[in-house]
Amino acid sequence: MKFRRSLLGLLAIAATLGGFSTGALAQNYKAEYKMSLVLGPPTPWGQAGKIWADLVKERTQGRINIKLYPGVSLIQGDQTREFSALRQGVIDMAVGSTINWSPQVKQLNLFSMPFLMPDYKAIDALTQGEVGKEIFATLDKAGVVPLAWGENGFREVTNSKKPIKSPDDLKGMKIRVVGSPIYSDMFTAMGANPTQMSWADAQPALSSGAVDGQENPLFLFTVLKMHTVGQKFVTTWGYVADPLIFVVNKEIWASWTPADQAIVRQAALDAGQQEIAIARKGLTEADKPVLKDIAAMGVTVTSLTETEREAFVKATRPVYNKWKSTIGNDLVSKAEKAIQTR
Ligand code: X2X
Repeated sequence: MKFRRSLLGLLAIAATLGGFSTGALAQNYKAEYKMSLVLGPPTPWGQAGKIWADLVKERTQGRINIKLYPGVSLIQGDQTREFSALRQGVIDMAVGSTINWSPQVKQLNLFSMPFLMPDYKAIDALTQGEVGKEIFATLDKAGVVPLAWGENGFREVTNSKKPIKSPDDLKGMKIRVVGSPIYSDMFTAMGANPTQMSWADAQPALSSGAVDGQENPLFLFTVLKMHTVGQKFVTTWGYVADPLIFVVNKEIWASWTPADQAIVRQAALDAGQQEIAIARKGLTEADKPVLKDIAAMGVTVTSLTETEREAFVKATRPVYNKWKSTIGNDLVSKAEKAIQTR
């Protein structure tokens, strides 16, 4: 009797273990994973999320099913809270901008250093090199799993008043800036009147004329037809560029089998590569078709001469020097060197 009981017990354990090895891991999987994005699919950023989600679904035969939440809707549009929400598990995964996560991870302000990256090769020298690795290690320590780089892009300034060719032209202009204080510092240094607000609040503020201008990659200008909200002047000054980063919440990551983790990582790398090409399309060709499209909307596009650009570099230099120590002297020096030798 005793023997039979223990035999039954063993059988029960074996059944549980058997079940565990085949089915229980999959039972830990959620029916749906929530991916946060600021911008939706008509933009390269939104496409980054869509390509990643589609590749994961296809390559896991639907075991990992991801739903996109553009407009950072999981956190009521407050993009500066995205990183904390990711860490806490309110968000399962994201393709996010370095700018929006920099209030929590100060090293990410590196990409917002004024006039640090003169061209696309300079962005690649950072994200694809040692600096990129170091930043991923920092993100990992900060509590998320970083997988791949994408791109929002070079941020150009637009306004409703006049062509901006010198810091003097910016004087007193109300410019909407993103949620990292380095932007308020830069626009104040250039003589403007910066107002920090979320992207959700920026659009009505532009429409109503509560602010005169904003800065964002140019695809956003064409996708949103910003000339219809009074933005009649664009200056291409390429002062900063924000990369995107593909990340997953740590607990979610740990709940997946190693094989599925490898699939999600590779899909992020593939999606990042595809999306960077999409984000640069029309901007890296010699005749820059995107600028032509914008001019065709009746918008005045101003490209700065080297001397004109230099005046903005000079005006923002104190901000650069101030933020260098906040970000980390070593990291910034490493970035400067990687750019010089690109
Ligand atoms: O808010 C912005 O300007 C945007 C959409 O570019 C970011 O989320 C950084």
